[in-house]
Amino acid sequence: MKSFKRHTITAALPYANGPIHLGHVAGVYLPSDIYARYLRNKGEDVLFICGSDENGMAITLRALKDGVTPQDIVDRYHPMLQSALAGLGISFDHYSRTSSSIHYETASEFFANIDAKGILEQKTTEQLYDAEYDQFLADRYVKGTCPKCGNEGAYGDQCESCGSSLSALELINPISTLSGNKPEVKTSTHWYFPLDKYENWLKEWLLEGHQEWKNNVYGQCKSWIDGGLAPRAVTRDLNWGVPVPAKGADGKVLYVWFDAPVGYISATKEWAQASGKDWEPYWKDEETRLLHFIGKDNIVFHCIFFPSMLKAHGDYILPDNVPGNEFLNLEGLKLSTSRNWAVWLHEYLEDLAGKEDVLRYVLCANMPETKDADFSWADFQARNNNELVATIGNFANRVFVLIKKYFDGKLPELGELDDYDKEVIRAINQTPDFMADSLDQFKFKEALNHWMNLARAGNKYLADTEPWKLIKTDETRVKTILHLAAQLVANLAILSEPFLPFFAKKVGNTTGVDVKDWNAAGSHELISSGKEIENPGHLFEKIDDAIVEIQRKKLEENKASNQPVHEQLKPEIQFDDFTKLDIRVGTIEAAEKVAKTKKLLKLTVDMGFEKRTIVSGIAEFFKPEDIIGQQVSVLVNLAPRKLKGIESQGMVLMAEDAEKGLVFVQPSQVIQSGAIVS
Ligand code: B3M
Ligand code: ZN
Repeated sequence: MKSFKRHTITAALPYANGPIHLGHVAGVYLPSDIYARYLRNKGEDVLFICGSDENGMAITLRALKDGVTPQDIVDRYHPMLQSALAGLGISFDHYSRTSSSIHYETASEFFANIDAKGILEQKTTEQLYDAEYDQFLADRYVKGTCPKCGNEGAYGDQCESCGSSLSALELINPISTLSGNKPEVKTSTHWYFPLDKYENWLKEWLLEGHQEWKNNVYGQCKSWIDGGLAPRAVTRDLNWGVPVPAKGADGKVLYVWFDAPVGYISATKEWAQASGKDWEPYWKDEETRLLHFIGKDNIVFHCIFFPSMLKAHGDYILPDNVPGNEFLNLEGLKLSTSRNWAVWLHEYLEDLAGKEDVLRYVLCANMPETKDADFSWADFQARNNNELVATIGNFANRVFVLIKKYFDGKLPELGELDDYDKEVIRAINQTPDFMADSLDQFKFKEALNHWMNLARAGNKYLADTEPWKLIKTDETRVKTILHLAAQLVANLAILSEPFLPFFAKKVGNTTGVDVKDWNAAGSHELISSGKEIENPGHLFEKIDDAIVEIQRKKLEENKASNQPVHEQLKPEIQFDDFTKLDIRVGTIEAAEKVAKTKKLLKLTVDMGFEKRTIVSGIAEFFKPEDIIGQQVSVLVNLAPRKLKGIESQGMVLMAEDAEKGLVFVQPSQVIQSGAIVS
């Protein structure tokens, strides 16, 4: 492999609209961390960066749903993402956020630079628009019938049934996934990046020049390029994000997939500022190796779109590799944030504190490297108990205990070697190369397996030679065996550091071995004879059924409640905030469906002092004729809002139940209309 002067390693920026789950960890953060640690331990110059992706509709929609501002959303999730990743030992040199001023400047400059070169094209086109939400709809927020195969559940960007890539305007009977209404067609002007003009270059640079990329990544790129590339809009009509630095662009922001990858550059600048380094070589020097770790849904953006942007700009290096992973399923089902079918990293770290390495081990052993993989709690328990505890934990503990018992905790000397000893030494010698070979090809599972094989060899060596029996007859032999076994443990610690940093650190602390020196591994002279070595204590502990039962139950319960626990509580408010709400009991006098909508009912509610017209999104749960005369709670001082051309003067309070859907919040007996709720 070509050698490089330094490495810039990026991990996909997680959206700050929710927490991280195990799928993200297995797909992106764990492999990138293993790789960054491995290179650092080899003595390479490594910059490992990431940050929260805080722009785009993922954020604004979440804010809309929660009734808070986009800033509230990103301020809630950014610290949560950062601390969960740190808790798992993900060793970023810097974790930034794309709402930072340095990012706004960098992204804005990037756009202005390629715009000034005349690369971008402006076009006015028709787009789907959701009037109820006052929002242009990104393709994936539109559903409808696929014009190619007739699938009724196709998304505006792609039909999952026939695989064709679509534009929302092509869908038959389009429906906005925001409001459930039929979208309107409106025109808007946007800036386009001419990806079509980069097709030939991509064929050469990527399809010919990077055939070494992982099959799953290369294959996806090839089918995109072979399918033909079209210009892509790089601006959006949205009031949240990086403003477009161009004339006539009021109210427009950069498309999130334009600004987010530039976030890697911004993060590098921020890191350099904080650490007194120069950021430029990490992005501009040909001797820097740029690597993007991502999940499969980000492949096209990192392999086709961002490299073309970098190429257009001209000052930057291009990725040398994009080791994208496939998806992780959970208990045989597709992970889903919206259905809350997920194990959340911050909850794992809380519930199973001290077991960070167990998660790292299990996710690495199961990594979705070339195809989708599955995480199950049964497998988690089995791998912990049968592999970490029974093999490595048991072996290391025995070595420490026996050295303490027979040699007062001091490493005994190596005597004459027999064939078995030589075989053990050979295993020690070979393992670092085996592992490096796998790691250099991003085969993390295979690398971990080589490591486990060395642990198994050590465990077997002790079991076969039985030093606890031999001590009565042949102390010299026992010295040699325990000497070699201890050297093997020291090697395991070094070689495990990228994978199991917490374990490695513990062993390093009590043996004096520098676990961050990969180049030292392979030797059976890591600890000198006579050195006092302490037992780090229980390295891995058995996980019993009760623990995994709790986790399984939690999954089921979350799924039933359909709402992640972390989303259930809103931030604390003051009494004053509460008293601003004017809630009163009203009585529904009339109700009718709002034409051309699925969800809306127009209600006339008697509030005692006056009658109000209220548009309420409850049509899927109630027939108009069934609710006449029902008493309801109404927020009466909510600013009026126009929905489908009808002014809605207040809001009917509803409670949501996983099975029954929406129900009215009502007084427990019929009372006078207008009664104050407080
Ligand atoms: N936030 C998409 C995602 O989380 C996006 C990645 C940006 S990387 C520049 O899948
Ligand atoms: Zn289709």
